[in-house]
Amino acid sequence: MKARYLFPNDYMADPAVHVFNGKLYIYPSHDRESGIAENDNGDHFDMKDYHVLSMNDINGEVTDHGVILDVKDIPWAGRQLWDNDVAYKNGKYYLYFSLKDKNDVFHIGVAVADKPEGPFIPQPDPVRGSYSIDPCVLEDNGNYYMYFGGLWGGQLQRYRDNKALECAEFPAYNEAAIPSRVVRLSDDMLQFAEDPKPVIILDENGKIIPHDNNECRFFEASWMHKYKGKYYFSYSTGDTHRLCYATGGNPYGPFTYKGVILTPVTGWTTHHAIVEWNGKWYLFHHDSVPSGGKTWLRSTKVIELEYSEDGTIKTIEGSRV
Ligand code: FUB
Repeated sequence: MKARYLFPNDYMADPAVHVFNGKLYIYPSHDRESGIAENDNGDHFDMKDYHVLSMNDINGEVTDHGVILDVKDIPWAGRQLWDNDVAYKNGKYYLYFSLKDKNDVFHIGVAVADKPEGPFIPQPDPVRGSYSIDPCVLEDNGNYYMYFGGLWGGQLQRYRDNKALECAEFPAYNEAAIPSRVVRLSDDMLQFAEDPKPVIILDENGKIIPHDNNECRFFEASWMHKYKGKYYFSYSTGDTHRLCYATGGNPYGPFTYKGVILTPVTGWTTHHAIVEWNGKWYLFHHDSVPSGGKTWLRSTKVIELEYSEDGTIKTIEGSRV
């Protein structure tokens, strides 16, 4: 399968993808031209709403169901609606989203719908104890686990042991990298059921990947999927622009680093979802080729993902131009 841009009419990034009722649903960030200058804080990613896209066939038409949540309808909103994910439980769909509050601090919010196409009604407050960005939710044996976090503009360096620091702190070069977080969700899906825990990524010798290993350490864009009973935690390495993965035996880890899923693409960010549909596996991701390299105007693509016999993922070449 050749990589395919899914929605040429608009800029849609950070795809979260799920199969609901036999259809494939894509929940992207909705990029737009805000005129805000590019900086390391990510202020140029100034998104204001979400759409949902759906497909009946991987090569078929993509339907845009329109706006499913608008920042103006979220009571605690400041600015910047970043990456989201959606989970289904007991007849309801839960949209988890990254958003800055009125003090410019990122939290994770929840909005609820009766259908995958929304509309999603936001809760009045963010999830208690939530911080940073990029939620992704795994359902496993009736439990739901959220993975979240992102460095730099995603503010994860401002927290330790789930408490806000006075100022941001990065580890020394050989200390453990700042990890993504994992937390089980409450039965009603609206809160954390426990304190978030670090997602530890080990190298092949069982040592924690250090902060200065920019080629392999976690930066943002957590995704979790299962393949043949194993848990595959995948993520972006941020400033080295790779999608990498690590595998483990349970949702909490630890996970052992395995390799690169996607080499760098055009644009600073790289972000993805991995999903099985009709017996094949797919990598959904984005790049900035259609916008001529504007890193804040990204387009979602899909390509088939393949595993080797030993369960390792075959590396896909990105479109960096
Ligand atoms: O879309 C804004 C941010 O860019 C996302 O939250 C990150 O993962 C990166 O893709």
